[in-house]
Amino acid sequence: MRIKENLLGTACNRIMGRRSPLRIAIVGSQASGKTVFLTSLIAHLQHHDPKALNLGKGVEILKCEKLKSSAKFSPFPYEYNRSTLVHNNVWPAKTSAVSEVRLRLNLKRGKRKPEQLDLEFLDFPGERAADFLMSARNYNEWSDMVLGSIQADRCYSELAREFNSIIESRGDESEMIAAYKKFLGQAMIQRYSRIITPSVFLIDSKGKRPDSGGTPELWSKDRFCGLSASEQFVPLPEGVRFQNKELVKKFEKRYRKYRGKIVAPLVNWLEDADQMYILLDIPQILAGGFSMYNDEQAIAERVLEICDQDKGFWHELVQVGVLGWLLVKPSRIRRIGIIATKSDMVATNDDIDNLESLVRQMTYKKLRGIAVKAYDFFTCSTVMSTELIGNRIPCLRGRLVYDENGEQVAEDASVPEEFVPSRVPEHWPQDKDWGAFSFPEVYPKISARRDTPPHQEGLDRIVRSFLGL
Ligand SMILES: Nc1nc2c(ncn2[C@@H]2O[C@H](COP(=O)(O)OP(=O)(O)OP(=O)(O)O)[C@@H](O)[C@H]2O)c(=O)[nH]1
Ligand SMILES: [Mg+2]
Repeated sequence: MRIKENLLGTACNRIMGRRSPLRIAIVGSQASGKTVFLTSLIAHLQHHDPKALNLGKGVEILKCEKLKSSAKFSPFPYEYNRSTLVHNNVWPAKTSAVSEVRLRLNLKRGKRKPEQLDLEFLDFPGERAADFLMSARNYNEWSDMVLGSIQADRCYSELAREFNSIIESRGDESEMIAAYKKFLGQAMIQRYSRIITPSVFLIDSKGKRPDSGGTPELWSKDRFCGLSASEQFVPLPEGVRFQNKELVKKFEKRYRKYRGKIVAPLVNWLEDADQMYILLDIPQILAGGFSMYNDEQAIAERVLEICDQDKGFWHELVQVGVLGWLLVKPSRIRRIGIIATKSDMVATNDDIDNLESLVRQMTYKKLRGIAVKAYDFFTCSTVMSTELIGNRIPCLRGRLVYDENGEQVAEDASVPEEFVPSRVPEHWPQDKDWGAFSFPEVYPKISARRDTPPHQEGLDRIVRSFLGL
């Protein structure tokens, strides 16, 4: 629930059906493009040029100021991210902490008087998305979900053999914890797993990640699956829970503390959003194969569950009363967008259309089953870093991050070159014909001029959607 600073203003907005500030959640797993999206978006809002970001006839952002962020989260490091792009010509670093950005827009629509609109966004390390399933679940339910998704995936169930045999043979607490962490470490090595929960194993509350030169055995010693060495917990199946009631009590208590400290602040913010946009990196999922598809779909479903909280008018009214409903009504997400990011990594308009149809196929069923007023599908590249060249053979030009031997090319040594990415299929491939997809990573292409936002494609449609233009 959000208690506004200005209660009277809030009540008026509520009665008039206006929402201000407008809270827009941008979510996605690690490397889906959230930080780059927000950085490019802020640059476009701050230096709005209708030719670079077309928001419709006569629509212009006259001014965009940054407001102080709330005490709950640190401010989004916009200047730092933008200067990383502009001065170093490299992508911003992976996100290690939750941060917030609040903007005040002065928006002009045609001949109407300019209106003021406040917007709120949040950025977070994508690894935390794996923990979203904790939000409305107790320890037992979380355990069943985690073990269910391990079992449902061929690759994970293979990696979890040792863990399974230790819990089935009723190993002691420390053996179970060590075996679970070893499994998480192996899952991370195999494909930088998206479903590692508790996510502090990958990124702890101080933002520290596992040492890159480590092994699952080493990480199992120096990483925790809980808030600290003495507060770790692992998922246990029903039968084992039944036999180990004391241990389950301990895990349940640690789990609740973890959920309150790591998951709740983020999920509460997201639940209270007006709109939610889920970013999916389709080129990466195609290149990663069916296991990555399974992970990403599971994450998208966990995120969509957050949106599915329509308890009905009467239920809410009973909960908070009439005045409460006007002032702090539990808000619900009214609009969802599913966005296929990094569309500059594919080479034709057909491929871009197929990106959209793949995100649609991945999420459509779940979307139809949840209580949300509107949803839509988008494709975008928020920092266009390639240009299309070939005519008969679809070919791109960009500064490649890796050479043909997979060695990283230093940024200052990379020069624009031509390459042919894979084609994007119209439908998700079946296991046997998944094939090898390749969408080479490129360095960003960005103007060094401070007031020139990155070249984008598709961002304008998304901004029109959340501003209701
Ligand atoms: N070509 C291209 N690559 C992009 C674009 N946006 C993001 N990327 C690539 O995707 C990577 C990840 O983008 P981020 O914005 O850092 O992803 P994130 O979702 O914030 O990831 P976490 O911080 O790990 O949660 C970048 O380092 C780029 O390599 C884009 O518009 N075009
Ligand atoms: Mg990030």
